[in-house]
Amino acid sequence: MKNRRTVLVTGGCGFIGANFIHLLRNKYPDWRVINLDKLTYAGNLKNLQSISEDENYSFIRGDICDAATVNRIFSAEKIDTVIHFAAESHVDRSITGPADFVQTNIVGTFTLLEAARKFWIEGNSQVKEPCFLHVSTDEVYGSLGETGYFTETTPFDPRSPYSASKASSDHLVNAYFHTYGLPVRITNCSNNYGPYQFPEKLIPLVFNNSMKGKSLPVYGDGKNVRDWLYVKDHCQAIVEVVNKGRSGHCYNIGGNNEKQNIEVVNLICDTLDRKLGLPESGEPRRSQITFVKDRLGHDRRYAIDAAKIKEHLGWEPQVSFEQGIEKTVDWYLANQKWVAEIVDGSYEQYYEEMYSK
Ligand code: NAD
Ligand code: TDX
Repeated sequence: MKNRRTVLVTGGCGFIGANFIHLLRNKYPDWRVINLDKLTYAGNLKNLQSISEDENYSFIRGDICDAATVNRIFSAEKIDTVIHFAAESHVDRSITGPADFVQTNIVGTFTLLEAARKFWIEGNSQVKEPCFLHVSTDEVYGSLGETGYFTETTPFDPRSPYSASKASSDHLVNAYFHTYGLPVRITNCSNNYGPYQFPEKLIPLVFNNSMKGKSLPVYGDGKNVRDWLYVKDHCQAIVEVVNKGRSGHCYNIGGNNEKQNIEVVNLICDTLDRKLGLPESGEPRRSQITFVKDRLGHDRRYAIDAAKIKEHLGWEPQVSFEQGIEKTVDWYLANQKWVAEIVDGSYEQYYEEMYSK
């Protein structure tokens, strides 16, 4: 991006948001970043501890569904760019408790769109080149069979409460472009992995359980396919879409890295065996794998056709799956305290203490 921006990042204390803020601080240190995060179970201030004193960074604890808070931030900070990550993101939780998904993912996105409309379209603000980037998922397209890829024109066919709530928010974002001319962009990305991912998701869960000698739950037959992308590649793609993308467009982002879940779990086990040697049991970590009951409505296969973002914006992934897993396992090995504090809940105490000061 050419000019200095004032960026509202929502959900910056989560997995992708934190990686994105670190990337922005490195690439564009003179941009102002305001991180609005509710600090749900998935938000962790420690992810951004190293930049907490940075003069161009500020954190606001708040809910994207709270219109007064969101309006105040737009007005006080003169926000010209929104990168909207905040969401309830875990499919399994959406099956057992969909209400929070409807609230945050749909009502929260609506609240942000309304604030942007008020401040950018109704003329209350003088910001230049405003941009509202909505970070979405490939899960809005539903489930693929053995062949084929999701393109930007694949019809939406969400199957879980999570993907239905994301599809709904995508529709709202598009509606604000067509109806009000709001300068929006949408990215639909495949499965991310890398540093700071909450240990409920497959890759960090397998890492954590295998380190503890616990069983490694693989849903169904383990042959569901996901298209894995290293999180820093996703963050770079988002920067390209803000810099060079076009309003009203959506961009699919994927790793061109289709793997069956069982292949992913095997690779993590083998990587740990190689780096640490066999566990005390003397058995390879693969022996901890347990096939368990399938996820309800489990989408069989996701695969992204990322030709548009490559052709229009010149983005393609830089990190292969093997390199990415190596980096990720090394990060989790070096940050076992980070995982332990999440699992024992003491990270929540940390921000309660910080904010009671
Ligand atoms: P995450 O669950 O790790 O983080 C979500 C963050 O949002 C947390 O910090 C949480 O505290 C915050 N948050 C939740 N509700 C909020 C609210 N009401 N107000 C303010 N903050 C709130 O999620 P993630 O994996 O980093 O995903 C980020 C975004 O990217 C989501 O929109 C998700 O749908 C999308 N996405 C994720 C993936 C993936 O593989 N993880 C892939 C494609 C798209
Ligand atoms: O214990 C497990 N065992 C298992 O077999 C878990 C947690 C998952 N799985 C399977 C289910 C999926 O097929 O592994 C695959 C990946 O599961 P998750 O890590 O839960 O990711 P997924 O459901 O694919 O969704 C993720 O990618 C798309 C993110 O959580 C979403 O936010 C994103 O939109």
